[in-house]
Amino acid sequence: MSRLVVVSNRVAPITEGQPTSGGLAAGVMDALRAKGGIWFGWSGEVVEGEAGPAREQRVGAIQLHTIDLNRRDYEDYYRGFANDTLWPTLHYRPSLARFDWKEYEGYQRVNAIFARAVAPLLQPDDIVWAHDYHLFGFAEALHAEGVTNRIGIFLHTPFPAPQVFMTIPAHEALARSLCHFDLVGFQTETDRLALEDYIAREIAGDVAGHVLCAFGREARTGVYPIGVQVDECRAQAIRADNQKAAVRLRSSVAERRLIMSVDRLDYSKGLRQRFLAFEKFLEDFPAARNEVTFLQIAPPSRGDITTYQEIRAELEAEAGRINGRFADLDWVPLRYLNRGFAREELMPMYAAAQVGLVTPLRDGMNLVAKEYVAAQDPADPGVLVLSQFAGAARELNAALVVNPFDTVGLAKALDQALTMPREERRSRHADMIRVMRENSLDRWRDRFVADLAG
Ligand code: ADQ
Repeated sequence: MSRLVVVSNRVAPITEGQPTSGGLAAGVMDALRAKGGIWFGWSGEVVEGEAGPAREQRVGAIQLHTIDLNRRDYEDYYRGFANDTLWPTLHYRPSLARFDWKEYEGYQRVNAIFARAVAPLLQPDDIVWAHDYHLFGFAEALHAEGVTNRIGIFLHTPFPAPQVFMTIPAHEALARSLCHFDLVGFQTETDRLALEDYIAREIAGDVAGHVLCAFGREARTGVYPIGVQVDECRAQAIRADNQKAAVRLRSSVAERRLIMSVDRLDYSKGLRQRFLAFEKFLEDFPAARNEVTFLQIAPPSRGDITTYQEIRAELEAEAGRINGRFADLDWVPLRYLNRGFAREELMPMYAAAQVGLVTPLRDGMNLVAKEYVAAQDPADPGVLVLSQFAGAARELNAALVVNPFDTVGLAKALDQALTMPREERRSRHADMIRVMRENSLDRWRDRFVADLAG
């Protein structure tokens, strides 16, 4: 029987019987549990000197293989090319990117290290599923090891317009690497079209029937919007054991309405613009003062990287300024919590919020938007205010779709959300749930795996 071999930058910590966090982890874990298989990736450990061989751990039918990275590989591959070049560029922010050929070589070197460790684990029928922008070079590296298995990649981030992609000096080499995959999967049609456009117009490849022909290779493309487990989100939202944080939140907010946002602290998420829009809302709709609280949860991510430290300082300053301007004796308008919560604690908090405010400047999908909708009480649901630049907006057009750069428009959308009649909220919510059930997390995975195997 063919096994699934999943390769991602990190392997999520897994304990048997425990719920997994995040879309990728939850989605692939179910498939691995059912079919048996391997999950390979970095352990998250950085070692001084040379990294040792991969470690193996068995959890039920799943074999987890992890390797450490040495300091140089971590700096060049992870901090350097993946996070300081690819991440900003893929999110349409080339002005935040830097490029260094040495880091690019380090990126391809780590892809080759991954490939050398994975190749001996493979059986002839196995299919290999790589995840995300860390692994553009992985199929090419596996081919160099003589592997002939089917290999696919799913890109969790956006893929940018050709002129943006081409700001990376190594763009052509990266495109060649991508063409080594049998299947390249995207979150939205826009992302797929961007790569197809680049291949057809910029490097004179052929694109027919969603097959890329370039560099002497053929790669199929597909669109697989990632989803959430809709019923599980709602079940967690109402489960008695999960209510502790939500109860504290509700009692502190008292009778006021709640706007809620949850993000990793990242410049792609549009937090500053969102804070300014909330300020504009309080300015333009004075009746909302002391009636509405905005809760932003944003734990630090990749905290050792300077840009992230800067965002953090900037947001703390903005939150302080806005609160200084509007707070009252018994009301703090904007609560900014620089810490994470377990997913099962977040779901009841989502259910307690009248508005889910999800306004990234760019996002591959944004699962928080889908989790917020799934967690709502269908009889009296909250309203999702969603950026047009999140992949999720392609499916969730029954949300209030906004331009995150339009402060005035966003402030108006907040007012519309907070005053929306229940019938309209119910009907929009039902539309979104219908789409989310169609594009469930299981369907995302099953369609990708079927297309790769077929
Ligand atoms: P992320 O950029 O991490 O993921 P997102 O999809 O919003 O973005 O979140 C992933 C998961 O992390 C969600 O399940 C969410 O609940 C959880 N999470 C986020 N912030 C949290 C917080 N403050 N505390 C606790 N949990 C939190 C990348 C891409 C996205 C894409 C996903 C999946 O950038 O565009 O949707 O992969 O493909």
